Amino acid sequence: MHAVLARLDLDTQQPGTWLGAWSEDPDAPLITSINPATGEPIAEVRAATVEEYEALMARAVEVADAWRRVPAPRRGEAIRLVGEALRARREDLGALVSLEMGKILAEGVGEVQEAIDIADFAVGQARMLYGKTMHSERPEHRMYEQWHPLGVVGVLTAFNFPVAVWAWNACISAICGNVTVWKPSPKTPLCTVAMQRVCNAALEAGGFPPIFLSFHDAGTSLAKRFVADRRVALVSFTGSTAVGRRVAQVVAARLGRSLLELGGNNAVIVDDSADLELVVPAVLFGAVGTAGQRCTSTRRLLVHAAVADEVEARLAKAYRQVCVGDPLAPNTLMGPLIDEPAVVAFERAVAAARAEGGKVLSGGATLPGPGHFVQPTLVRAWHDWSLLREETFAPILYAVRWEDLDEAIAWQNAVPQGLSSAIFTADVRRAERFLASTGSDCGIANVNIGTSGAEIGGAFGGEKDTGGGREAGSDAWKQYMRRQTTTINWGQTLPLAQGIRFGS
Ligand code: UN1
Repeated sequence: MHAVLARLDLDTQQPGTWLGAWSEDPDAPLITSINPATGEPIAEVRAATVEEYEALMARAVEVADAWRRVPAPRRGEAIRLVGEALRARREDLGALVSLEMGKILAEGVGEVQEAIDIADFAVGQARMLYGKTMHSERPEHRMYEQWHPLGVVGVLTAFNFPVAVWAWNACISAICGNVTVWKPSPKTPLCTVAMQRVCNAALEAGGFPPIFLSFHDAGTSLAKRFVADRRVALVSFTGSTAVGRRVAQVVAARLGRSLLELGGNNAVIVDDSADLELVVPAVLFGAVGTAGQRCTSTRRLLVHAAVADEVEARLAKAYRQVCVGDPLAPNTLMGPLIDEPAVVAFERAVAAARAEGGKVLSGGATLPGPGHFVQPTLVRAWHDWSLLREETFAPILYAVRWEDLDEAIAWQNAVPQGLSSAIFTADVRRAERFLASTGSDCGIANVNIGTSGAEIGGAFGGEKDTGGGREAGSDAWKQYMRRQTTTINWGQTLPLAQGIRFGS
């Protein structure tokens, strides 16, 4: 058994369905968790059966009915305990993320920190679920709005952030008074089991009910049932645009709510006044970090022709120094891709870039096994390649030259996705041009900061094929609640709105 599992008291065979107690039906298939750095199995997690799913949903509805009655600041106390528990296990959980997902340890621990941050945020938010008061047009009337829990919130997460994305949803959902049911990616089942164990133990010790439930699906049939389930008031889905589109349609057909965080195709614009001491590390982190498997990863570098040679040379040098290998080893900067299909997608994209006449300035190759390792890859590209419109979840950066900023912004926006974007410039006018309503069309637009690594305090998400959802900070909490407009007549007459007189 791997030492990381032992530190978290995990066995090599885990029951996967948590409905307030672990449930394990021996007839359900096992999901094998694979170490992407070696291709070897780490452990097996039991998927749920239909019966277990139904029992879990019945439990979710029952717990939600009790949880909505708990005052919101008290709900915040539950999340304070969850945040403390995550703090205490930060390094161990971070190591598990590295082991199972393949991101380097600093990023694995960083992801758990992101979960701790959103827990802290949620604790404060629990006392700030503010509604507005309005002035009624009628005398002796009071009008206001209040926010109530939705009930059961469903969260489907991707492999690339197996901890943080659930935490963004679950912590906010919890203080809003909901029970959260989690269906994770079958590629990272152990992270879910470990998170459930740590968070549930904290809730239980604090005398709180099981507000975080979870199940695993070996295929897609339970996930489909989940998305179509009318008991799930809000479906929060993170994953590909193709799957997100289907999720949105199924949820819309039953007039449920969906919150989508789908693909990104993020560009960094560099102008000729940019501080290259900022550009190089920001682009390196954005394009090579997490082996290019963030939805916020930098995929396109739009660089002013006057500085393009220098930027390319500095980046190519930095790329050559990237240590690719075991994500748990201290010097590694880039771990493996998640699996073999991801390597194939990388190879296809590099071959297509070569076929277009692109110049590979660094990398381009798959590394010999075991494990799913590729080289961080920098390609000189042209803005009109159709390849640039696609999101390949791999460390490939396309560098494109421009001479006119308006054109660079137009190229940046000329992709289906609209998640994150950035400009590097020392010119305030160009920065503002980029941020204006005619500038970046993305949900995130940064100046002298890369495209990835957003803080939890802002609303996170994007436009167009990214799905339009906003999670984490700011007022994202409102999506996890229903709004009620209330008018109270404290007088002794019944004036009608709009001055209508009806009858005598
Ligand atoms: C994702 O890739 O799905 O901004 C989330 C970032 C992280 C979250 C990424 N805070 O890169």
